[in-house]
Amino acid sequence: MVNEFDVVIVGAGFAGMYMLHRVRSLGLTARVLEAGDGVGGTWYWNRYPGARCDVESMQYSYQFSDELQQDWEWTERYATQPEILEYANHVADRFDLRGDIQCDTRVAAATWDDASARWTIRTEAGDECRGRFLVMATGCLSSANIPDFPGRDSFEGAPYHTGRWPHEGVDFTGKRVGVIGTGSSAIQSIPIIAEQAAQLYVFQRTASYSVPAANRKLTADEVRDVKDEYAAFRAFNSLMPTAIGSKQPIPEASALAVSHDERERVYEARWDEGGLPFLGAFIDLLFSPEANETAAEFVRAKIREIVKDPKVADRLTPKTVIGCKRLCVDTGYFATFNKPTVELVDVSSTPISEITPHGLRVGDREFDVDAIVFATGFDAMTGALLNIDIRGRDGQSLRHAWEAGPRTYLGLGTVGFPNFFTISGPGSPSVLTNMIVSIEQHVEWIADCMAYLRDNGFDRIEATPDAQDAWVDHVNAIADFTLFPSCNSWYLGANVPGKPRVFMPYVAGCGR
Ligand code: N01
Repeated sequence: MVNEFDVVIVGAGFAGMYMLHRVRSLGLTARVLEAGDGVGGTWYWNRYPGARCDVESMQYSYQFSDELQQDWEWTERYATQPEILEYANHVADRFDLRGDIQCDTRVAAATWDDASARWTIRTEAGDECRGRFLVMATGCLSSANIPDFPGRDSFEGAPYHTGRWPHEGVDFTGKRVGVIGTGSSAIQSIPIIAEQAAQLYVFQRTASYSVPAANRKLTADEVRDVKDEYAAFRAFNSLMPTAIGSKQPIPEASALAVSHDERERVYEARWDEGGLPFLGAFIDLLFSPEANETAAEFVRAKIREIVKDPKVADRLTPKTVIGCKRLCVDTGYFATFNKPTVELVDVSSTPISEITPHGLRVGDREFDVDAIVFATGFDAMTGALLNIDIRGRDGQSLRHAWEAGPRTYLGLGTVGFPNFFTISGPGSPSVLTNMIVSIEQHVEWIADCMAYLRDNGFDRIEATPDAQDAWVDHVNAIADFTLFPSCNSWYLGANVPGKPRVFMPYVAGCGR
């Protein structure tokens, strides 16, 4: 007996949970299939030491329910992973979602049947269910990328990936640890691992820009100020393309239109304020290489100031465009390299040649370690979708349709796949914005669309080829207008060998 639903949703992170809540309010039946044994998505999986959000907690939260945002109490400016996971669980309970969420269920395949206008979804365990609509709430950064280093499986110590961290935590006290990667996950975890480890080796292929988080406890007054005017606070933040607000003024000037001293003053204020709004200091930082260089040089000077050994400082100093890869936000990252127990290993020209039973080899040097932390990121935006064998009209596979890179209309749907929606899919603002704002926009659009179809007697919807082509051209044209395509980022798929090089997020943002 096959279970039948109006809507099948894959993933019980913030996107899947809100989608469920919304379709229920339309009177539709739904089932959420979730691979983990609980809700929370990215915050369920990424439990590495120091994991916290780089968008402020009063902003990185749902706004669809005023009661929820009034009742929930965030304790820190940037919430920790455990607090965000607690919030996700609170939402699941508060809106009584759990009854329609089936955990420990990984989806293996989904097939569209044109005659009945139904999707059949098959799990890895071999169970099936059917839905009129299939909504992929699988997250942009959920498919872990572990490079295929020679000898990878021969390691006899403990291997970890930041995005698959053990629930019971890991104690590195007295251990020799190797961290591979210096992206956001590494930059958050390295200072904490370094406090515990007897010896820490950080294997860096590309240096990252990072700005201080300036994290702190929220005061009762500032929480009350936001809550008194939450709608206005949200509306103000949505004026930014990223929908990420800041106390700093909305920029109006080019970095090149002001004096050197004025520029330094502005950068210094943003550095002190902390966080991602550093990149909003001037209007052209992500458009003009010359303007960008002024911000990049400001951060490089900070690194040289913080890191005592000039050779190490030089290796930690990025030479590329700032913001081209996602800007990292840290607490004490660069200063960690002043510890005598921390060594930065440059693997840019001599890569990690192999993983051995006892550690890692780089050139002719072997590093014996007890644990390896793969902070090597994700097969972003498409990985989780293409891990599932999705078959649309006439049996065509999504893997085949996206062979040369993902193609969507608005990041929400794709030609040949009727009644199939992606929440914050490729071609949407998603990862370049406050994710929860983008998720809410997509969920509400999809729910409105389902209601429209039902109320007007339609049984299916699909993007037209012309609309999709025009949208893909538009996404590429806007990206080409910026500095984003100028480096090897995961936005471009450049971190996964063999992945088509296509700029995936929509740069123009989700602000209103
Ligand atoms: O992954 P990454 P991440 N040999 O892809 C290196 C979000 N996030 O998990 O730059 C050696 O950024 C790779 O080197 P290179 C956020 O959006 C958010 O850190 O490719 N090194 C890089 O240094 C973020 O952008 C928060 O040369 C190899 C690192 O591994 C996204 O998740 C916190 C290698 C991977 O960095 C991903 O971040 C954490 C190899 N073969 C994450 N392969 C928040 O605060 C890869 N690397 C919300």
